[in-house]
Amino acid sequence: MDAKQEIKELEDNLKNTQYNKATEHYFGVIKAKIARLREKQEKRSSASGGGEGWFQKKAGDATAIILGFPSVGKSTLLNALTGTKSKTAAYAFTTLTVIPGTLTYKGAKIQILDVPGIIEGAAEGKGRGKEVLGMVRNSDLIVILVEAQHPEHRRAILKEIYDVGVRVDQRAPDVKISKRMKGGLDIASTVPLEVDFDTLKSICKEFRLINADIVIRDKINIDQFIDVIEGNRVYIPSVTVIAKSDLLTLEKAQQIKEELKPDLFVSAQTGMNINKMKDIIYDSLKFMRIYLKEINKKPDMEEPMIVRSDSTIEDICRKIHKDFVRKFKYVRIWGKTAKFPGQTLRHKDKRLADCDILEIHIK
Ligand SMILES: Nc1nc2c(ncn2[C@@H]2O[C@H](COP(=O)(O)OP(=O)(O)OP(=O)(O)O)[C@@H](O)[C@H]2O)c(=O)[nH]1
Ligand SMILES: [Mg+2]
Repeated sequence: MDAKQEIKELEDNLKNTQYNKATEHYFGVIKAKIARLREKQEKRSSASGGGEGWFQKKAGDATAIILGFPSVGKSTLLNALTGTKSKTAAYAFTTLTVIPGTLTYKGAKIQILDVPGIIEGAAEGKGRGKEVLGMVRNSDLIVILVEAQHPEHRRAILKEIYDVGVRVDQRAPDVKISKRMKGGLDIASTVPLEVDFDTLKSICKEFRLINADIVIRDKINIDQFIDVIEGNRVYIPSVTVIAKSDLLTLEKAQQIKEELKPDLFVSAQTGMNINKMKDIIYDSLKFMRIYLKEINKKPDMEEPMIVRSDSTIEDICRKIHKDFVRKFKYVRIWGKTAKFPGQTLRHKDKRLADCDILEIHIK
């Protein structure tokens, strides 16, 4: 039996079993087995050269990717947002590779990627699925574009991205695993968990994790625990957008609103809500403003640097010039991050806050 068949069989077993306290342990073990088989399958398919993978250099301050089934209007939307000329046509699979565009908005340069349509089975390589989903992992935001006629496509897309290890609209659970040479498994939790430690231990064993100290600080479930052990998951926010809204009756729009609770209705063709779409992309990516100050001069309060809101001093240095990272001595800082105005900070990995003012000193 090959891995694919084996996975299918195990998944069917789970489908036919009701999850409750008595079956929890069974679920944990089977889910761990499935995860391991997937991992094996993944390794084999990349070793055999299947799915060459694309490479699109990250550019700008952040990257958003537009995902949707074929012909939902991804390329038309990219063009409307960025003025790029990605080919559009009434047939499926018009776009065959990744097409980047740049949205410059409120001082931020946002790279937007248009890719071929996703179909069910993409995670296993259907269509250009592997390549497309590979691009998702490096993105900072996923725009899920669906047509009102096919609301079920949203769930299908979410499943495909889940299957390649992308976790949408979740943050990485706070679980620390420290491996050690001996001593068995020690699991502690600072919050009440619904899963038994015994189940967690059995999951660890499936992954050959025998000696480790594990501290759990979030209310996690079995899947999230497996995610942490596997360690190669990425956590990315998403927005759901309804395409071709010019074709919708009010009634249909209302129905879809209740069913999917989308973030926005757009029409790339008529331009409806394209500006709102820019706002939503910008807001979801969470930027902040950093002001720079030269030594002995007043800060330039006219033109802030626009950076992601989790940026560190090092990120700012790198953005100014790559030499700044190497030559960094210290910064003086004013604003929320400073304990007092003009504080000296010597650690490049310090996270900054909106509207901080930096004076960078280099060697
Ligand atoms: N009425 C209407 N038609 C649209 C809209 N956006 C796109 N279309 C049409 O839908 C068809 C498909 O558009 P594309 O932008 O090529 O779709 P795509 O999702 O990039 O398609 P693939 O690259 O093949 O996956 C084209 O005929 C477009 O003119 C819209 O907002 N309203
Ligand atoms: Mg296209």
